[in-house]
Amino acid sequence: MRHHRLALCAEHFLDWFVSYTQRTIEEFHMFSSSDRLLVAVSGGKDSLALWDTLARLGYQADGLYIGLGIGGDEGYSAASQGKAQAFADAHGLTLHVVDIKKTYGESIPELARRTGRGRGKPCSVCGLVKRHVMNRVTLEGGYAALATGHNLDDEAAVLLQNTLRWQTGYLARQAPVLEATHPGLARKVKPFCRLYERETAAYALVRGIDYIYDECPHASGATTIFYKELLNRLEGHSPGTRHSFYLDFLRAKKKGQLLLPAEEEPDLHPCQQCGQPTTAPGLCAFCRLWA
Ligand code: Q46
Ligand code: ZN
Repeated sequence: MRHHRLALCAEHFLDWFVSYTQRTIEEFHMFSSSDRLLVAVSGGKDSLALWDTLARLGYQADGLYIGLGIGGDEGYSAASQGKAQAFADAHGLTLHVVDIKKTYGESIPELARRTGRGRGKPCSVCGLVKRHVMNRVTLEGGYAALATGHNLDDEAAVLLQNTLRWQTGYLARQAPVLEATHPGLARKVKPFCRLYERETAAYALVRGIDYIYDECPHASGATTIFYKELLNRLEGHSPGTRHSFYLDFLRAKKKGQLLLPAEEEPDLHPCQQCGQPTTAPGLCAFCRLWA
C-alpha cells in the first residue's frame, strides 16, 4: 500500500484493516460501541467485509438485504441473497430481508418496465426504491445509523464526477457521515471511505469471505465505472492519487477552505401515504412511482 508506505503479510493485513476501519469510525465520529447499526448488505465484497469488520470490532450490527428480483430464479439477486444469508448464518448475525416483489407487488425490473423510467435501465428506479427501504428499515428498527460499504474508489469517482461539473451542492453534501437532518431521515455512515477497493477485495479474499463476484448485470456502462477507470489510470501514473484527491477534499472542506454553498434546509413534510419526509406536495417520489 504505497500511499501508506506499508507492505503487510496476510495476517497483519487483516489486523491493520480492522484497526484502520476503527480509526476511520473514530476520526469521523461515526458511531460508538453502544449504538445499534444496520449494514446495507448486497452480498458483494465491500458490504460483507464491512459487516465482518464491524462484528469483529464488537459493534452490534444487523444486516439488511433488499431483494430486487434481478435475473430470475438463478440470477444475480437470488445468488447474492444466498451469499448474504450464508454469511449471516455462519457468523450468527441477524439479516433482515426485504423482498421488493413480495412487499410491494413488483420486482425492480417489472416496476421499471411498467413506469417506463430509465430508458431500459432500471437503475434510477432501483436507487430510489433502495433509498426508501433502507431509510424505512433503519428508522423502524431504531438503529442509530445505516452503514454502507462505499469505499475510496466509489467516493473518489463521485467526487471527480461532481467536480468536473462543479456540482457545488453535491460537493457540499459529499461526506463520510450524512447526518439525519430530519427525524424521518436515517443517519448514514461509510466506514470504508478511506479504503481502496483493492484493499476491501484483499480483505474479503484473505479472510475467506464467500461473496458474489458478479456485479449486477445493469451496472455495466454506468458512469461511475467510467470515472473509476479514469482514476485507475491516474493512480497507475501516480500512486496515492485517489487517496489524496478524496481526503484532501474532506480536509479542505472541514477547514472551510472551499467556497461551497451553505446547506439549505429543505422544506420537508411527511408523505401522505408512507410518512417519509419529502419536499414534494402530497406523495413522496417513492409512492408516486408505485402509484
Ligand atoms: S443494483 Fe440496481 Fe445497481 Fe443493479 S439495477 Fe442498477 S442500481 S446496477 S448499485
Ligand atoms: Zn411516500
